Amino acid sequence: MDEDVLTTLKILIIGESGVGKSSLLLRFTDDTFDPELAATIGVDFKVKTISVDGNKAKLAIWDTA
Ligand SMILES: Nc1nc2c(ncn2[C@@H]2O[C@H](COP(=O)(O)OP(=O)(O)OP(=O)(O)O)[C@@H](O)[C@H]2O)c(=O)[nH]1
Ligand SMILES: [Mg+2]
Repeated sequence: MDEDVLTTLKILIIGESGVGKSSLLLRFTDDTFDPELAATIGVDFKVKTISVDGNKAKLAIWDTA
């Protein structure tokens, strides 16, 4: 599984409070929207593997408060 992952990239989402950072992340990773999503406390973390030109890249995405 992990053997064919070419690289792991870390992405940090920053921005003003309440602008939709967590909603953007949720849409990107799970393709869902939660209108009742609570404000992020501290930091959240999600992983998603994407394929670019046949190469797999693992994205480690940090969502800040
Ligand atoms: N209508 C609409 N509402 C959105 C959209 N994106 C986010 N919201 C709403 O905006 C509010 C804040 O969204 P969050 O994703 O929690 O924002 P955040 O930047 O993560 O906020 P913090 O974690 O407090 O920094 C929530 O009530 C969401 O439902 C959007 O594209 N359209
Ligand atoms: Mg948030």
